[in-house]
Amino acid sequence: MSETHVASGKVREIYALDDERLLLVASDRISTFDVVLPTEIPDKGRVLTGLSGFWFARTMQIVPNHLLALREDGRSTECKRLEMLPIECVVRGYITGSGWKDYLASGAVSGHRLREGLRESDRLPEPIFTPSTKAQTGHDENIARDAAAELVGRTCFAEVERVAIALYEFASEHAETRGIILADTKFEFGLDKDGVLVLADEAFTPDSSRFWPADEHEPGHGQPSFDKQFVRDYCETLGWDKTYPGPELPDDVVVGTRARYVEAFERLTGISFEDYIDNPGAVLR
Ligand code: Q0Z
Repeated sequence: MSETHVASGKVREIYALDDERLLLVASDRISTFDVVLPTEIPDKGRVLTGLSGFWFARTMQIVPNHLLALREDGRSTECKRLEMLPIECVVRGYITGSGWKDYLASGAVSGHRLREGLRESDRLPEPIFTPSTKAQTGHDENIARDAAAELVGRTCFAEVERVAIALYEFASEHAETRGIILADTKFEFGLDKDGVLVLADEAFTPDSSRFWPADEHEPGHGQPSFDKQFVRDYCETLGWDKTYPGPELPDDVVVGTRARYVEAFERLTGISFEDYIDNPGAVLR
Protein backbone atom coordinates (compact mmCIF):
# COMPACT_ATOMS: atom_id res chain seq x y z
CA MET A 1 0.00 0.00 0.00
CA SER A 2 1.20 3.51 -0.78
CA GLU A 3 -0.94 5.07 1.99
CA THR A 4 0.83 6.63 4.95
CA HIS A 5 0.45 4.74 8.18
CA VAL A 6 -1.02 7.10 10.80
CA ALA A 7 -1.80 5.01 13.89
CA SER A 8 -2.01 1.48 15.24
CA GLY A 9 -4.60 0.17 17.62
CA LYS A 10 -4.24 -3.21 19.28
CA VAL A 11 -6.07 -4.92 16.43
CA ARG A 12 -6.52 -2.17 13.80
CA GLU A 13 -4.47 0.22 11.68
CA ILE A 14 -5.17 3.67 10.28
CA TYR A 15 -3.70 5.03 7.06
CA ALA A 16 -4.07 8.47 5.47
CA LEU A 17 -5.56 8.46 1.96
CA ASP A 18 -5.36 12.24 1.53
CA ASP A 19 -6.00 15.37 3.64
CA GLU A 20 -9.69 14.56 4.02
CA ARG A 21 -9.85 10.77 4.11
CA LEU A 22 -8.52 7.93 6.27
CA LEU A 23 -8.46 4.17 5.74
CA LEU A 24 -9.33 2.03 8.79
CA VAL A 25 -8.14 -1.56 8.42
CA ALA A 26 -9.43 -4.21 10.82
CA SER A 27 -7.00 -7.12 11.24
CA ASP A 28 -7.83 -10.65 12.37
CA ARG A 29 -5.91 -10.13 15.60
CA ILE A 30 -7.77 -10.82 18.83
CA SER A 31 -7.05 -9.56 22.34
CA THR A 32 -8.11 -11.13 25.59
CA PHE A 33 -7.44 -9.85 29.10
CA ASP A 34 -5.95 -6.84 27.22
CA VAL A 35 -3.23 -8.92 25.55
CA VAL A 36 -3.12 -9.42 21.77
CA LEU A 37 -2.69 -13.14 21.10
CA PRO A 38 -0.17 -14.57 18.59
CA THR A 39 -2.93 -16.57 16.83
CA GLU A 40 -5.38 -14.79 14.50
CA ILE A 41 -9.10 -15.54 14.02
CA PRO A 42 -9.71 -15.78 10.25
CA ASP A 43 -12.28 -13.22 9.03
CA LYS A 44 -12.63 -11.46 12.39
CA GLY A 45 -11.65 -8.14 10.77
CA ARG A 46 -14.25 -8.66 8.03
CA VAL A 47 -16.99 -9.43 10.54
CA LEU A 48 -16.23 -6.26 12.53
CA THR A 49 -15.97 -4.08 9.42
CA GLY A 50 -19.24 -5.49 8.04
CA LEU A 51 -21.08 -4.97 11.32
CA SER A 52 -19.89 -1.35 11.58
CA GLY A 53 -20.96 -0.71 7.98
CA PHE A 54 -24.36 -2.27 8.65
CA TRP A 55 -24.95 -0.02 11.67
CA PHE A 56 -23.58 3.12 9.99
CA ALA A 57 -26.03 2.59 7.12
CA ARG A 58 -28.96 2.13 9.50
CA THR A 59 -28.28 4.98 11.93
CA MET A 60 -27.80 7.83 9.44
CA GLN A 61 -31.26 9.16 10.41
CA ILE A 62 -29.98 9.52 14.00
CA VAL A 63 -26.56 11.06 13.28
CA PRO A 64 -24.25 11.38 10.24
CA ASN A 65 -21.19 9.09 10.29
CA HIS A 66 -17.68 9.02 8.85
CA LEU A 67 -18.17 6.10 6.42
CA LEU A 68 -17.39 6.89 2.78
CA ALA A 69 -16.93 3.36 1.35
CA LEU A 70 -16.21 -0.25 2.24
CA ARG A 71 -13.37 -1.72 0.19
CA GLU A 72 -13.68 -4.99 -1.72
CA ASP A 73 -11.44 -6.77 0.85
CA GLY A 74 -14.29 -6.39 3.38
CA ARG A 75 -11.92 -5.26 6.13
CA SER A 76 -11.07 -1.70 5.07
CA THR A 77 -13.24 1.36 5.59
CA GLU A 78 -12.61 4.63 3.77
CA CYS A 79 -13.76 7.38 6.08
CA LYS A 80 -13.96 11.13 6.45
CA ARG A 81 -11.15 12.57 8.54
CA LEU A 82 -12.55 14.40 11.57
CA GLU A 83 -11.45 16.42 14.58
CA MET A 84 -12.03 13.76 17.24
CA LEU A 85 -13.63 14.63 20.57
CA PRO A 86 -11.33 13.87 23.55
CA ILE A 87 -13.79 11.55 25.31
CA GLU A 88 -14.96 7.96 24.86
CA CYS A 89 -18.76 7.93 24.70
CA VAL A 90 -19.99 4.87 26.59
CA VAL A 91 -23.64 3.88 26.95
CA ARG A 92 -24.63 1.16 29.39
CA GLY A 93 -27.95 -0.68 29.42
CA TYR A 94 -26.68 -3.28 31.91
CA ILE A 95 -24.43 -2.92 34.95
CA THR A 96 -21.11 -4.70 34.37
CA GLY A 97 -17.38 -4.16 33.99
CA SER A 98 -16.03 -0.86 35.32
CA GLY A 99 -19.63 0.36 35.79
CA TRP A 100 -20.27 -2.48 38.22
CA LYS A 101 -17.02 -1.70 40.07
CA ASP A 102 -17.91 2.00 40.35
CA TYR A 103 -21.46 1.16 41.51
CA LEU A 104 -20.15 -1.19 44.22
CA ALA A 105 -17.70 1.46 45.43
CA SER A 106 -20.01 4.50 45.32
CA GLY A 107 -23.57 3.59 44.29
CA ALA A 108 -23.11 5.65 41.13
CA VAL A 109 -21.51 5.54 37.67
CA SER A 110 -20.28 8.80 36.08
CA GLY A 111 -22.63 10.74 38.37
CA HIS A 112 -25.69 8.57 37.67
CA ARG A 113 -26.89 7.43 41.10
CA LEU A 114 -28.43 3.98 40.75
CA ARG A 115 -30.91 2.29 43.08
CA GLU A 116 -29.57 0.04 45.85
CA GLY A 117 -29.55 -3.72 45.43
CA LEU A 118 -28.57 -4.04 41.76
CA ARG A 119 -26.94 -7.36 40.93
CA GLU A 120 -23.97 -7.69 38.57
CA SER A 121 -25.27 -7.83 34.94
CA ASP A 122 -28.74 -6.49 35.83
CA ARG A 123 -30.55 -4.49 33.19
CA LEU A 124 -30.73 -0.79 34.10
CA PRO A 125 -34.15 0.94 34.20
CA GLU A 126 -32.90 3.09 31.32
CA PRO A 127 -29.59 3.33 29.45
CA ILE A 128 -27.05 5.72 30.97
CA PHE A 129 -24.30 7.78 29.30
CA THR A 130 -21.00 7.22 31.14
CA PRO A 131 -18.19 9.07 29.33
CA SER A 132 -14.58 8.13 29.95
CA THR A 133 -11.19 9.63 29.33
CA LYS A 134 -9.05 8.42 26.44
CA ALA A 135 -6.15 6.89 28.33
CA GLN A 136 -2.88 6.89 26.36
CA THR A 137 -1.83 3.77 28.25
CA GLY A 138 -3.87 1.50 30.51
CA HIS A 139 -7.62 1.68 30.95
CA ASP A 140 -10.04 4.46 30.16
CA GLU A 141 -11.44 5.93 33.36
CA ASN A 142 -15.11 6.82 33.85
CA ILE A 143 -15.46 10.54 34.46
CA ALA A 144 -18.23 12.67 35.89
CA ARG A 145 -20.63 14.27 33.42
CA ASP A 146 -19.36 17.72 34.50
CA ALA A 147 -15.78 16.76 33.67
CA ALA A 148 -16.82 15.49 30.23
CA ALA A 149 -18.87 18.64 29.60
CA GLU A 150 -15.78 20.67 30.49
CA LEU A 151 -13.70 18.74 27.92
CA VAL A 152 -16.09 19.15 24.96
CA GLY A 153 -18.29 22.10 25.98
CA ARG A 154 -21.81 22.07 27.45
CA THR A 155 -23.73 22.23 24.17
CA CYS A 156 -21.63 19.53 22.50
CA PHE A 157 -21.91 17.32 25.59
CA ALA A 158 -25.69 17.55 25.59
CA GLU A 159 -25.86 16.62 21.89
CA VAL A 160 -23.39 13.73 22.25
CA GLU A 161 -25.33 12.33 25.20
CA ARG A 162 -28.67 12.52 23.38
CA VAL A 163 -27.28 10.96 20.18
CA ALA A 164 -25.35 8.21 22.00
CA ILE A 165 -28.44 7.13 23.96
CA ALA A 166 -30.57 7.18 20.79
CA LEU A 167 -28.01 5.04 18.93
CA TYR A 168 -27.83 2.54 21.79
CA GLU A 169 -31.63 2.28 22.04
CA PHE A 170 -31.93 1.70 18.30
CA ALA A 171 -29.27 -1.02 18.07
CA SER A 172 -29.94 -2.78 21.38
CA GLU A 173 -33.65 -3.16 20.57
CA HIS A 174 -32.77 -4.62 17.17
CA ALA A 175 -30.14 -6.95 18.69
CA GLU A 176 -32.31 -8.22 21.51
CA THR A 177 -34.99 -9.41 19.05
CA ARG A 178 -32.18 -11.45 17.43
CA GLY A 179 -31.04 -13.05 20.67
CA ILE A 180 -28.05 -10.81 21.40
CA ILE A 181 -27.86 -8.39 24.32
CA LEU A 182 -25.72 -5.31 23.67
CA ALA A 183 -24.89 -4.79 27.34
CA ASP A 184 -22.91 -1.62 26.69
CA THR A 185 -21.11 0.11 23.86
CA LYS A 186 -18.44 2.70 23.22
CA PHE A 187 -18.63 5.36 20.50
CA GLU A 188 -16.16 7.89 19.25
CA PHE A 189 -17.42 11.11 17.74
CA GLY A 190 -15.71 13.84 15.79
CA LEU A 191 -16.54 17.20 14.25
CA ASP A 192 -16.34 17.76 10.50
CA LYS A 193 -14.92 20.96 9.02
CA ASP A 194 -18.31 22.66 9.43
CA GLY A 195 -18.42 21.70 13.11
CA VAL A 196 -21.12 19.06 12.58
CA LEU A 197 -21.12 16.14 15.03
CA VAL A 198 -20.26 12.88 13.22
CA LEU A 199 -20.13 9.27 14.48
CA ALA A 200 -16.66 7.82 13.77
CA ASP A 201 -14.50 4.78 14.39
CA GLU A 202 -16.47 1.50 14.72
CA ALA A 203 -20.11 1.02 15.71
CA PHE A 204 -21.65 -1.87 17.67
CA THR A 205 -18.88 -4.35 17.01
CA PRO A 206 -17.99 -7.00 19.58
CA ASP A 207 -14.69 -5.12 20.16
CA SER A 208 -16.49 -1.88 21.05
CA SER A 209 -19.48 -3.44 22.82
CA ARG A 210 -20.28 -6.32 25.14
CA PHE A 211 -22.33 -8.93 23.24
CA TRP A 212 -24.11 -11.46 25.47
CA PRO A 213 -26.22 -14.41 24.36
CA ALA A 214 -29.74 -13.34 25.48
CA ASP A 215 -30.92 -16.86 26.31
CA GLU A 216 -28.10 -17.25 28.86
CA HIS A 217 -28.56 -13.90 30.61
CA GLU A 218 -28.45 -14.49 34.37
CA PRO A 219 -27.82 -11.57 36.74
CA GLY A 220 -25.70 -12.16 39.85
CA HIS A 221 -22.37 -12.70 38.12
CA GLY A 222 -20.40 -11.71 35.01
CA GLN A 223 -21.85 -12.97 31.71
CA PRO A 224 -20.12 -15.08 29.05
CA SER A 225 -18.99 -13.01 26.07
CA PHE A 226 -20.76 -14.00 22.84
CA ASP A 227 -17.53 -13.92 20.82
CA LYS A 228 -14.53 -14.39 23.12
CA GLN A 229 -15.79 -16.93 25.65
CA PHE A 230 -14.02 -19.95 24.10
CA VAL A 231 -10.76 -18.00 24.08
CA ARG A 232 -11.18 -16.90 27.70
CA ASP A 233 -12.19 -20.38 28.86
CA TYR A 234 -9.18 -21.91 27.08
CA CYS A 235 -6.80 -19.30 28.55
CA GLU A 236 -8.18 -20.00 32.05
CA THR A 237 -7.19 -23.69 31.70
CA LEU A 238 -3.53 -22.72 31.15
CA GLY A 239 -2.69 -20.91 34.36
CA TRP A 240 -1.40 -18.06 32.14
CA ASP A 241 -0.70 -14.89 34.18
CA LYS A 242 -2.47 -12.67 31.58
CA THR A 243 0.64 -10.66 30.79
CA TYR A 244 2.44 -10.45 27.46
CA PRO A 245 3.05 -12.71 25.62
CA GLY A 246 -0.27 -14.48 25.31
CA PRO A 247 -0.65 -18.16 24.40
CA GLU A 248 -1.16 -19.63 20.92
CA LEU A 249 -4.71 -20.91 20.42
CA PRO A 250 -5.42 -24.50 19.34
CA ASP A 251 -7.38 -25.09 16.12
CA ASP A 252 -10.67 -26.01 17.79
CA VAL A 253 -10.68 -22.73 19.75
CA VAL A 254 -9.91 -20.77 16.55
CA VAL A 255 -12.65 -22.54 14.59
CA GLY A 256 -15.22 -22.20 17.38
CA THR A 257 -14.41 -18.50 17.89
CA ARG A 258 -14.59 -17.74 14.15
CA ALA A 259 -18.02 -19.45 14.08
CA ARG A 260 -19.22 -17.21 16.94
CA TYR A 261 -18.14 -14.04 15.09
CA VAL A 262 -19.87 -15.22 11.93
CA GLU A 263 -22.98 -16.14 13.93
CA ALA A 264 -23.13 -12.69 15.51
CA PHE A 265 -22.76 -11.11 12.05
CA GLU A 266 -25.53 -13.21 10.51
CA ARG A 267 -27.95 -12.85 13.42
CA LEU A 268 -27.55 -9.09 13.62
CA THR A 269 -27.49 -8.27 9.90
CA GLY A 270 -29.75 -11.03 8.54
CA ILE A 271 -27.16 -11.28 5.73
CA SER A 272 -25.15 -14.45 5.05
CA PHE A 273 -21.46 -13.90 5.72
CA GLU A 274 -20.67 -15.53 2.34
CA ASP A 275 -22.74 -12.84 0.63
CA TYR A 276 -20.75 -10.19 2.50
CA ILE A 277 -17.42 -11.70 1.36
CA ASP A 278 -18.73 -11.73 -2.24
CA ASN A 279 -19.96 -8.16 -1.99
CA PRO A 280 -19.23 -6.06 1.13
CA GLY A 281 -21.66 -3.40 -0.12
CA ALA A 282 -24.48 -5.83 0.79
CA VAL A 283 -24.49 -4.54 4.39
CA LEU A 284 -25.09 -0.94 3.31
CA ARG A 285 -28.46 -1.53 1.60
C1 Q0Z B 1 -9.91 6.93 15.08
C2 Q0Z B 1 -8.15 4.24 16.20
C3 Q0Z B 1 -7.70 2.50 14.59
C4 Q0Z B 1 -5.99 3.15 16.10
C5 Q0Z B 1 -8.25 8.33 15.20
N1 Q0Z B 1 -12.74 9.49 11.06
C6 Q0Z B 1 -11.66 9.72 11.87
N2 Q0Z B 1 -11.04 10.92 11.83
C7 Q0Z B 1 -9.97 11.17 12.58
N3 Q0Z B 1 -9.47 10.26 13.45
C8 Q0Z B 1 -10.04 9.03 13.58
C9 Q0Z B 1 -11.16 8.74 12.77
CL1 Q0Z B 1 -11.95 7.23 12.82
C10 Q0Z B 1 -9.45 8.11 14.57
N4 Q0Z B 1 -9.01 6.48 15.98
C11 Q0Z B 1 -9.09 5.25 16.78
C12 Q0Z B 1 -8.57 3.44 15.17
C13 Q0Z B 1 -6.40 2.34 15.06
C14 Q0Z B 1 -6.87 4.09 16.67
F1 Q0Z B 1 -8.10 1.78 13.55
N5 Q0Z B 1 -8.00 7.31 16.06
